[in-house]
Amino acid sequence: MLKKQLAGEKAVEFIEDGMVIGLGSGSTVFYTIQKIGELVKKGLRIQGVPTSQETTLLAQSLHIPLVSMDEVDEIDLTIDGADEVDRNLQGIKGGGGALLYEKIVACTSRKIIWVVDESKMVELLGGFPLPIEVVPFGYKQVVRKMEEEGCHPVLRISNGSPFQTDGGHYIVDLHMNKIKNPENLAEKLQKVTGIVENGLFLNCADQVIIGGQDEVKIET
Ligand code: ABF
Repeated sequence: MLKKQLAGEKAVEFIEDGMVIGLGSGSTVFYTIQKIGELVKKGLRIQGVPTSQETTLLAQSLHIPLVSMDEVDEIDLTIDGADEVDRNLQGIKGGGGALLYEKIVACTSRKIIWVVDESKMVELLGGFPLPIEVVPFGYKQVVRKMEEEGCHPVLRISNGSPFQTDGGHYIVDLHMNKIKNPENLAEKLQKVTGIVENGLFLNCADQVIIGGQDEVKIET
């Protein structure tokens, strides 16, 4: 079985009947959502809160009951992917461009589990370019400021045009290589006008389920 599938499917063991579940985005949580679909068919009663249009369509195809963020007071458990996770369970997310809605759902979740394959586990964050979500109006000012800060920004392009998130924003990827102090960087990015959100998910995940070669590990 694929490492992503091992991790993705393991996560459903933490789902209880009657829960409101944050449904993440990406190719690993894809397997979680598939498994949830099977369980719903067998009578599992949950309500899913999707974090992207892509996840919404997948969940609908599996007849998973969905509710919007604004129909629930709280989310019992969010299961999501990640692009990089360090040993303190600090993470980088947003490689798929869903970071804003993922962070909004994460902030309302009582428990958060990330599902990753072992290649995502790193000593130091930053090898994966850090996505920031930017308002299209005046985005070049943000790019210029990131250049001045030495963050090596690259506007994400899709089919020849700037990539657009579900929220209608652009993504700028910061090729920093090493992020020695994620907290400081997050604080700095939050102060830049025009940056809607950044892909640093700090003090967020409660558990990470790591798919390896024929084994699954759980870090807490
Ligand atoms: C999503 O999962 C995104 O934040 C992230 O980019 C993506 C990566 O996961 P995968 O490798 O499973 O596609 O939550």
